[in-house]
Amino acid sequence: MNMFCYQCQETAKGTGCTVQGVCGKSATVSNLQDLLVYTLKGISEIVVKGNVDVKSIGRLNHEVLNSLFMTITNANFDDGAIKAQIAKMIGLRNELRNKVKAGNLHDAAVFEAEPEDMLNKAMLVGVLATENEDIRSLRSIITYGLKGMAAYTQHALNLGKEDSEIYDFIYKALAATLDDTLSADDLVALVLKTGEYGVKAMALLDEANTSKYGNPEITEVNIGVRNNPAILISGHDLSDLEQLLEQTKGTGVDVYTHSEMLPAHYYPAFKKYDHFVGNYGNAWWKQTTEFETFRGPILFTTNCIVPPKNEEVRRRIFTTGSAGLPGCRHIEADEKGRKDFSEIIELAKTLPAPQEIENGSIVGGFAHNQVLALADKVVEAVKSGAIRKFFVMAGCDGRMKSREYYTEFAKALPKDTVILTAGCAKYRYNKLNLGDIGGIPRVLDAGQCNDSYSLAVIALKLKEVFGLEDINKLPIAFNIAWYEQKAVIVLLALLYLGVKNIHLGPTLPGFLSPNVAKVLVDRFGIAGIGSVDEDINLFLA
Ligand code: SF4
Ligand code: SF3
Repeated sequence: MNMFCYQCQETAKGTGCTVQGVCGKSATVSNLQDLLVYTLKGISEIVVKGNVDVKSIGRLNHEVLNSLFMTITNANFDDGAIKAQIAKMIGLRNELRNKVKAGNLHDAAVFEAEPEDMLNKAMLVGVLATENEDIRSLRSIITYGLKGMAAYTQHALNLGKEDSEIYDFIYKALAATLDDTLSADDLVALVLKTGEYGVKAMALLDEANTSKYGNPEITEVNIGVRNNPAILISGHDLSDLEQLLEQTKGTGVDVYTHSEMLPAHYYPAFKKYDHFVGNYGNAWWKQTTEFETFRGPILFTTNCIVPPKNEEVRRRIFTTGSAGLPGCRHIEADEKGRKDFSEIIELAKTLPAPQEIENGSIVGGFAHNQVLALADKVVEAVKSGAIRKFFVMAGCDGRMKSREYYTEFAKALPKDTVILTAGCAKYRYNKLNLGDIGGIPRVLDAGQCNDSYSLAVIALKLKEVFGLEDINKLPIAFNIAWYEQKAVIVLLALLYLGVKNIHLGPTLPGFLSPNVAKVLVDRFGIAGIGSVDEDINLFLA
């Protein structure tokens, strides 16, 4: 075994990547990511045992977020960047340890590793170092949930919003994954607590996005192209997008969104840029062909990167933030968070305009504020029976053939049902023209995966309007597609909010041991997916 990683839905054989990642991650990168997470756990133990006030360690908080984000699926494939981050975190860890009295510490809080022996150390500290499979499973769920939480917290931070309670929780939960005295029941409780903080992190990001850029509103987004040179921006970071739009103003270079950046078009603040043309392509996994036809530079602000086989494409890729790809230029922020994208803009000017692969438009912008503005109409449609049921189909897309299920499911849903979506899962059905119900489109896109928070806000509001005690009495079914660790925090957040009977697909996580899976089934009614017809009958029964 060269490595072991089972954090995403595409993990080899549904059990774990052991030679190299299905995602394209090398064994070296995977092992280094394990060591980086291990280092973070050690830091967390020092913070907890040393009673450190998280408000006094701002830089460390930010670097912990960045480190966790670097280990999310498809975010960073650069072994050099991960080694440098481990060295940085060991340095910050030692500085902190020298300042506080933390008592007896775990190896994670004291080990030393020079770059040349990091890999040897890494081989000893991965997921499999926990022998009991149930404890391993629960520790993994918590760690993956924290990765998703860190990603959303970092986006909020980039817009100037922080919450020390979230940092506090991240340290406590990471430290708990080193604690051999905790029982499986203790860890199950911590899994739910992670969901509670997931809600806080998504609410914080929602507040950061909407206070800066306004509330998303119904918007028609162009999916065709113009005849100017252009830059494609991918990932989830709106602050990077804003800076790119500002710097490309008046340069003759257009900007298009890719994959999870699509919902940026729904925010009022970005509508003033007339060179912000539209959305190019589809979900992340189609980038292998769509970047060839785009022809201009591509800026990755976060995941999902697919390491390109085509060297010409690689030369046009830039990364920033926690993202990284070897051989590609990485743009760092200065101490004020400003980034200089001039190199990308200059490159764009030398390259041809994108080749059109689609045309027309799609409609989105149904985050909580917009849907609640239409609440009367929605409630009336439910009361009159015009809308029989809502299907929350938020989450991720991926390349597995079995995901065709979601397109077929959307097509087969009766015409009196509405899909509520968020995340890149939407690309499976957002171009199907499923029509509307009395002016309410049958696919309501709230935004990025973090905007699943919006869907929860909408559900809670409907519960109030209909005077229900239990969110599960609403005419809403949950058929969620997952892929990476942001979907893990979204799922844990829904469980914390009391949502039951969530169907999760296309396969259940490889990191659920049979006993832990049984807890999720028994306590929360979590289920996998079946055939489209069976599932629709089940949901509508
Ligand atoms: Fe495998 Fe997914 Fe881990 Fe990549 S992130 S190595 S595909 S489990
Ligand atoms: Fe997609 Fe990677 Fe998860 Fe933000 S871009 S949803 S998979």
